[in-house]
This record gives sequence, C-alpha cells and structure tokens, in this order.
Amino acid sequence: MSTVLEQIKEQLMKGKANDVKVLVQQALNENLGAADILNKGLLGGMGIIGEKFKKNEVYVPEVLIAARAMKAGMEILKPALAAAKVEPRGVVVIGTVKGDLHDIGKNLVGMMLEGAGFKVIDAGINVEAPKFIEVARANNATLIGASALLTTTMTNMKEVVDALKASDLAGRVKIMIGGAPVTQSFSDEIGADGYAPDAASAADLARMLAA
Ligand code: B1M
Repeated sequence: MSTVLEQIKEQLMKGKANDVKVLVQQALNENLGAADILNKGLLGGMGIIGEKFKKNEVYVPEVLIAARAMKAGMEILKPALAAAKVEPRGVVVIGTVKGDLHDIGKNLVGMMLEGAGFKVIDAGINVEAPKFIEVARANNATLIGASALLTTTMTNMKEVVDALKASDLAGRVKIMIGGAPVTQSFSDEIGADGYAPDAASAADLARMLAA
C-alpha cells in the first residue's frame, strides 16, 4: 500500500485531524483513487480503532477524536468521491427511542457507522416510532438503528419494530438495536433484525445486515 495511505491511517488513529486533511490532499495530488483513499486510508484507520475499542484497548475519547479526524479527511475527500461516483454502503437512520434523552452512545454508533462507509441520518432523541419510519422512508434508508439507555424506554423499541413491520418498508429496511440495558435475547423477543453491544460491533452488524 502507498505510504501516504498508511500515514492517513496512522494519523487518523492518533486523532490528528489537521495532518489527516493534509495527507488526504497529498494523496489526491498523487492521483490516488478517491475510493482507495477512503477504503484503505480513512475507513481502514477507523476499522482498527473500532476493533481496539471492542477489546478495551482504546476508550470513548480516543474513538471520538479519531472520528473527528475522519470527518476532517472526508471534507477534503468528498468532492473527489462525488466525482468518482463512490456510493455510500447504505443509509442508516439512527435515533434514541421515545422517552429517552441519552445520546452519547447513539452519537458514537453514528460515528462508527460513518467510519464504516454508511451515510447516517440522525433522527435525534426521544424519537417516536412513526418518526423513525418517516425519516427512513424520506431518506431511502437501508437500516434503522434504535438506541435506549433506560429499562423504562427499551420497551418502546418494540413499537419501532412493529411500526416498521406494519409499514411499506417491511422487508426492505432492517432494524438493529442497542444500548446499555438491551440484550440479544430482548432483541430476539421483540423481533429486531439484530443487536450490537457497542459502537464498533454496531458497524459490523450494519455491514452484515446491509449486505
Ligand atoms: Co442517565 N441514566 N438518566 N443521564 N445516564 C443512566 C443510563 C443510568 C444507568 C444511571 C444509573 O442510575 N446508574 C440510569 C438508568 C437506569 C435504568 O434504567 N436501568 C439513568 C437514569 C435513571 C436517568 C434519569 C431517569 C435520571 C433522572 O432524571 N432521575 C434521566 C432520564 C432522562 C431521559 O432519558 N428521559 C437521565 C438523564 C441523564 C442525563 C441527561 C443527565 C445524561 C445524558 C446526557 C446525554 O446523553 N446527552 C445521563 C447520563 C450521561 C447517564 C450515564 C451516566 C452515562 C450514559 C452514557 O452516555 N454512557 C448512565 C450511567 C452509565 O452508563 N454509567 C446513565 C456512555 C455511552 C458511550 O455508552 O450509551 O451505553 P452507552 O452506549 C454504548 C452501548 O450501549 C452501545 O454503543 C455505545 C458505545 O459503545 N449502544 C448501541 C448504544 N446505543 C446503541 C445502538 C445500537 C448499537 C449499540 O444500534 C442501533
């Protein structure tokens, strides 16, 4: 792999946003393909951060600064991606369910999904089931990602699953869930398509569900 792509990966993992910007521009000047800069450079670095996060080798702050560096690199890369017609892996609508105002984990999931090549539409916090469906429909989404941090609000995830199944998006859009009190058995019980325990696993799961 080209040295500049390795450097993008390394500086992204260190969260050096300015260096990542300069390196992405350098890679473009060297006529490296936009898809390679994205996949082997930026997403490569975010993927490694995700794996380290799963193994508790890095923590939330490191993931946040790496994601910030990725965004900085994306700003430079976006026009070249558009020109090369590199499409996102899919569109994911994320939100925290009705009654729940916690958004730190949801935002982290959004960043890891972007780091995995998805376009992320953030529906926000306290999102009612019909709004998830509306936003998914309006954005031609591939996936819905619902987050809950309270035992009293995780039950509202079933409303989102049921609303999706009753809608015209049934069978076309999948739903994954997560958040501290959520488990795989709860996901099975309410009929979601998948559960992820952390943000990096959410990106893996999204890749699988969107394949
Ligand atoms: Co709240 N709160 N809180 N709170 N709060 C908890 C969750 C609680 C465990 C604290 C406690 O009592 N020990 C407790 C819940 C108890 C329960 O239900 N079992 C609690 C409570 C009770 C409350 C209030 C009811 C308190 C009150 O007012 N009496 C109230 C509820 C408000 C509401 O939502 N309606 C409340 C309010 C708040 C603040 C506003 C003060 C603030 C939120 C600020 C914000 O989010 N902007 C807050 C905070 C910060 C917490 C704690 C301290 C931290 C949560 C957090 O951000 N963690 C939390 C205690 C704790 O966890 N130590 C607590 C870091 C974050 C990175 O982790 O969100 O778990 P997490 O996300 C992880 C995974 O869960 C997963 O990936 C993330 C990254 O790896 N994940 C997904 C999350 N969403 C996913 C979606 C996926 C896949 C994976 O797919 C779509």
